[in-house]
Amino acid sequence: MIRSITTLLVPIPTIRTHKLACTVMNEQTLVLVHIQTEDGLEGWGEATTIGGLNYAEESPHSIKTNIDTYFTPLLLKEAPTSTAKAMQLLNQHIIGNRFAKCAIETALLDIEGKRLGIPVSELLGGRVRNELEVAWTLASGNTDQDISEAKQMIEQKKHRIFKLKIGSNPINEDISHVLAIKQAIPEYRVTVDVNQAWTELEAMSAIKRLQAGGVDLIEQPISMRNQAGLKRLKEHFEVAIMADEIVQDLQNAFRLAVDHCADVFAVKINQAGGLKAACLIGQMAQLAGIELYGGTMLEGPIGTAASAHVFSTYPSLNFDTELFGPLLLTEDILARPLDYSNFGLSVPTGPGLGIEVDRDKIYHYAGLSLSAVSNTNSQPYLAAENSL
Ligand code: MUC
Ligand code: MG
Repeated sequence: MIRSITTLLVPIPTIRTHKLACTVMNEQTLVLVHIQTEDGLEGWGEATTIGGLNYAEESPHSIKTNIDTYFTPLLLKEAPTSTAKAMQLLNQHIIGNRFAKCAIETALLDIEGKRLGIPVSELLGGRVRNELEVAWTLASGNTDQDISEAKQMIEQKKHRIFKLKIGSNPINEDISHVLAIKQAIPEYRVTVDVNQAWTELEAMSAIKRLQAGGVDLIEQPISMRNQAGLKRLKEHFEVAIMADEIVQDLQNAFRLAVDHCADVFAVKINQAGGLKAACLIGQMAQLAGIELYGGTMLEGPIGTAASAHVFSTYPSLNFDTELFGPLLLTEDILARPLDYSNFGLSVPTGPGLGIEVDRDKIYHYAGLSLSAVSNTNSQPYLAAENSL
């Protein structure tokens, strides 16, 4: 039975400037959700996005406001007795808001796993792997800096797949940048993410050159509104074309899968609207013969752990993951950091998400004192069953 739902905006500086076609980041605002039950269990969820409203339709502030104003009163009043019923209730009464829904579902599954003594991955059908290979995104905006960052990552056995954020510079400049990096580390996988910046015509000529230069994967080169164009690119080129921003809710992912609009789907738990939806999108993609890639919205460790549980359940994950979000932040908010080693991330094995948060750090970065948040939205919550 839910006793309280608390939302926190937690801005944390990044280790360096991170440049995407749609925004330039120097900090990331984590949106954290903390749920407590009447019988003393607690769960954490995260609904982080990128660059305010630059990337998606929900911003950190809209997520927090909508959870506080609409989600929490509804959940406390209707008292759903399981995660599934809670999500059904939210989906019946709240249109869209997939990021916010994802955070709530994550926190409820964290509680459910703790109650049953099993990891979230087992609530999602069961993991088939304990380790996930993790790509690093080179996005300093400077070619030499990116090359030395990549070499350092390889030497330290942290990452050996590199994704380059392009699309904000003139195309020739971007292509020279990518090819210089590929030439500096020829034996390693180099992918590009254009974040929708090119027209279809621009993409046609740019991808031709990137393919010839040995780039391994092209992510969301054109607008998410041009579904037919993405399919045309996929059919035209041998190099794998990945759908990212265009993969949204279940219905839209279903249509993309049926139409085979891309070679690979980047699945993100927040974009999908939750962990179970992300699992379903993975299943739909695989049924349609589409490859999978474990994406990130640059979440901190809570959303990253949740994503890791989801991706651990995919029968095949041929394009690996990019769950590096926590490593881009100057501070960790866990008592014990996630285990990144040997080019990958270990999927936590403890009950629920299998993580322990550092409450003091979270409140410190949220600019709050412990007493200021301990009673937020706390109301009695009664129900006949007790699976929450
Ligand atoms: C995206 O579009 O894939 C992933 C890595 C990164 O730097 O940005 C994200 C979002
Ligand atoms: Mg992307």
